[in-house]
Amino acid sequence: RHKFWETQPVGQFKDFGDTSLPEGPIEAPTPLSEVKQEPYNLPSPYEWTTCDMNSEETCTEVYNLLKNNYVEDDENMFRFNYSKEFLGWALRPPGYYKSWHIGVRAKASKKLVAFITGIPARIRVRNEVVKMAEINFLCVHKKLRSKRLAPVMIKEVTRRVHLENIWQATYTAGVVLPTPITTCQYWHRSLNPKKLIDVGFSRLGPRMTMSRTIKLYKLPDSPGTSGFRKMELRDVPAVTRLLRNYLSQFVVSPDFDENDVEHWLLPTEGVVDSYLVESPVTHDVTDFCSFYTLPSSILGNQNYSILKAAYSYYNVSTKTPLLQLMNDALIVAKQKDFDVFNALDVMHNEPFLKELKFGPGDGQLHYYLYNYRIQNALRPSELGLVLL
Ligand code: NHW
Ligand code: EN5
Repeated sequence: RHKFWETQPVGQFKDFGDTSLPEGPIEAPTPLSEVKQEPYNLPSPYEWTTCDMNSEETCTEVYNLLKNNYVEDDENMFRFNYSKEFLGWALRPPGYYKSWHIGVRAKASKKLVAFITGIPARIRVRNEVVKMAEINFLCVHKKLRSKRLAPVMIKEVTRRVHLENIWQATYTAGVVLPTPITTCQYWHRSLNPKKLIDVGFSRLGPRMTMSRTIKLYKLPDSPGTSGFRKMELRDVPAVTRLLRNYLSQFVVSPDFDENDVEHWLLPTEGVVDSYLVESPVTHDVTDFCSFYTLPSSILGNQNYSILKAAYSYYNVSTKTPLLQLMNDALIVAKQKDFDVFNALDVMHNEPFLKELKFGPGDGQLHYYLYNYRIQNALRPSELGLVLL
């Protein structure tokens, strides 16, 4: 069934529920001298390229490849359209390796035809913090599909991760592979219901008119929680403490330090937004919420070409009820002109999703670990990790 994945150190469907297998690495690391020194062979019309994401020109090539060939929904109505600024942010976190930004070019035209990336991350699984690669942006040009290029690209990124003495990875996909650690549901909260209906992202409910629908999703003009404000550089230590403490309760989560929080959570225009609640009395930071910007191209609509979507990222409540905090997040997202606010049923999201008029989408997201076995599949609420 899975000619490639059967050969890889991942949980195999046949081992499902085998309690004799221990948690942890599936294969031991090999000495670095035994890691293959040369790149894997590509079919002869193609060559490897390392993409310099500091180069405006390369960044544009990657942007265009993804804009035209990356992930679509199951009815091919929408395609992710990560911005250049977003890609620069997502691919250059603290300690990133340029060698993990891997492209494939056609030798003849030098056109970029495929891409895969890794970034380093410390991921905690129960009580162990494991150095991992987060793999993302695997993309093969539509005209080169089903030629088994993806397995070569995955082997090549694996080799380059091994060269940095890292032996585990995490990734997400909309497709089922051997074997998910958990499967999450996408939920969607309409902010601009008329546009969402016009472009086929959502439908008018039964016995609903457009004007009743617009009224249903109306939000106040400004957030209601006193002390709610944008996160600033000076908040990094307090947000790091709040977030580390919150994430420690999940089975799998990133192990963020202050450098990571500055990179991943300090607001960056058009990329990531973060808000917190500062107690008007003690000036303590008690609550935090964040979302990232990921528009989708609308394929074949006369009136609109872009769907502006916000994706829930990391949220922590210690004082403000999470429901109220996320309602304020919806309000600021609406003020920033997002059409829809998306979220997964990870962490403590499920209760607010139902209360705040999110509805389940038609997409799921499966989470994976490479070369790390965990005993039983997790519930989404046991997962404290959001990938981009
Ligand atoms: S998920 C988004 C992936 N990208 C897209 O969906 C974009 C649109 N699609 C495409 O570009 C986020 C192509 O369809 C792709 C496959 C490139 C997906 N993950 O070349 P072939 C990520 O980026 C397997 C993993 O003929 P293709 C996460 C498939 O099961 N494997 O197919 C990436 C089959 O293997 P099997 C996937 O359609 C994580 C083989 O590829 C996959 O022309 C990567 C077929 O290859 C997917 N999303 O190209 C793994 N989709 O065994 C990282 C298909 O079943 C692992 N396949 O025969 C860790 C590495 C680091 C380790 C470090 C220690
Ligand atoms: C790696 N970082 O399918 C990511 N999106 O539900 C790669 N559906 O937007 C993996 N089909 O349900 C990504 N509207 C996997 C996801 C790929 C993209 C995807 C889904 C997630 C999605 C929308 C549009 C469906 C269009 C037709 C959807 C319904 C919204 C409705 C709003 C009102 C309340 C009920 C729900």
